[in-house]
Amino acid sequence: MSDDHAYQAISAYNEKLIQTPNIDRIAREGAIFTNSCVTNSICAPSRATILTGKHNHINGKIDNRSPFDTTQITFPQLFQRAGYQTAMFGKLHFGNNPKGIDDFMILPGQGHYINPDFITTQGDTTIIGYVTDIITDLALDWLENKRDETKPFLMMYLHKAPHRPWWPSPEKFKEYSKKQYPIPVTLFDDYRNRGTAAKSAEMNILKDLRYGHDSKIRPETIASMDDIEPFVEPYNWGGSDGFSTSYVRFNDEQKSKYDPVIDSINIWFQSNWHKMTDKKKMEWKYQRYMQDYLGSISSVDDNVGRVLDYLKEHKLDDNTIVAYTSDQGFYLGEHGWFDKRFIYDESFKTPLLIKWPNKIKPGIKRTEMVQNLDFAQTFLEAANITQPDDMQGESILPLLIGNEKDWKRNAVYYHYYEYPAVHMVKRHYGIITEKFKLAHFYYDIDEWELYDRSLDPNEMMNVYRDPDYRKIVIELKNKLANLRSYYKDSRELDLYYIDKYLKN
Ligand code: SGN
Ligand code: CA
Repeated sequence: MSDDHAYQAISAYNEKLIQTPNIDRIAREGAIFTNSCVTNSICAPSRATILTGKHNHINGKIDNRSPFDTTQITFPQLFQRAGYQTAMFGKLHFGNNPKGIDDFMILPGQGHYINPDFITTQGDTTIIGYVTDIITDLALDWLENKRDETKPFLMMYLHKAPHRPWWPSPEKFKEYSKKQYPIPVTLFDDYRNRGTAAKSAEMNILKDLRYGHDSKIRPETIASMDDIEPFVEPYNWGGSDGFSTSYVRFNDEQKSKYDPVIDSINIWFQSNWHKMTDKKKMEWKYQRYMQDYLGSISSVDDNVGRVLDYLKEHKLDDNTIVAYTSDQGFYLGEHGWFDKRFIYDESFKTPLLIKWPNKIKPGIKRTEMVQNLDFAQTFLEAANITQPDDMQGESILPLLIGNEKDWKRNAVYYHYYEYPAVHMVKRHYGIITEKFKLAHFYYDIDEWELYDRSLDPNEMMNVYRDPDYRKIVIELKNKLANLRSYYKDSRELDLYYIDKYLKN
């Protein structure tokens, strides 16, 4: 699993942006899901859903801030009890260590790209190098030296990349900073015909990406330019300029590898920024964003290749299920945005590729709506371990092994909570069917949005008030109420979580 990896940036889904030959191998040897989605498009809640097989209003981890209730059963605990050896490497993003894991080395919180700290079963440590390579080294070292060959194993291999602030490895930084990417058709979206939530979100590339933190402009460059907006990097960085919070971790050797590229970006910026219209600034920021984001992904792909090669070389691949996913999707300039959170497709959908030789036919493509809610039960069923009755997903195994007639789901439920908070995406829940998406933004506004997914795939026109859709609205509201009650969500719980959040 990686963090914030948009399906638009995997060549098995879309070849416009990047080639990811290693991740694609999983699809070629197994299955790719084109409508895999999350229940809540944000990091720790998605991980909590994956681990517990429950929606966030049940497992309580509604946002990145709320604590994870460690009395809950997570699926690795069930694997451990069933005799599996279990391990976890990389980003967990909980306030606590994982349960049911024999060996782990996890990043504290968001973790760092360069010279990352790790929380381990033996105490804390810092490892010099690039995080994506290091997490893979740890995973391979475990497979090679710590794995008990008499036992089956469950390994969670969890990248920090390509999470913000996007720092590729020095080599990829050099390579990718020269590339140019196609401009998305909705980069200059003005949010007309949408609700208040899209208009008031703070994730616009022009307005909300930071020159230092995101585009790698040095504080000295900004200080030397008299007419640029003051160097304000408002949140998360404790008053720092954003650029320095990452750069300060590099040792001299690392700085010397990054510096020539950073310098050339800064020199260009210094002499051109004055001449740039808002349109040009938007395009420049978009290109810088893509270069660093995709450069970070390229290392993830190389490292996924190392793991796949290891499994093959050690004859483990024949009887090992390999799944690749992300904690949610991400905006790569669609609607002018970066980040995630919304029920709209780019953040709601997430990559899912799974291979299992001799069980899953190579090269199959599935279009059913599956969710991160389903993973726990899928893995449990595949391993013949009893699924707890209170898990809320469904095993997707039937879709993988040719029993699709057993699959009955025709709608999924979504609920996002973290507001007010960074990026200011308002709380909302909704229902998604193959043809429609109906969402209710219920705090601190009361607005509904309806999108016709087949006529308007880019979700540019809220048709909730269009008389032609009146019948559909009534039908979907009924269905949504049924889903809310099926999953045991309610207005009372919405209010409970608002109250709890505001008190913290
Ligand atoms: C950080 C990021 C945000 C991001 C959240 C949540 N800022 O605050 O852009 O939305 O994490 O991301 S940054 O300081 O890291 O650049 S999540 O994936 O953990 O949910
Ligand atoms: Ca994430």
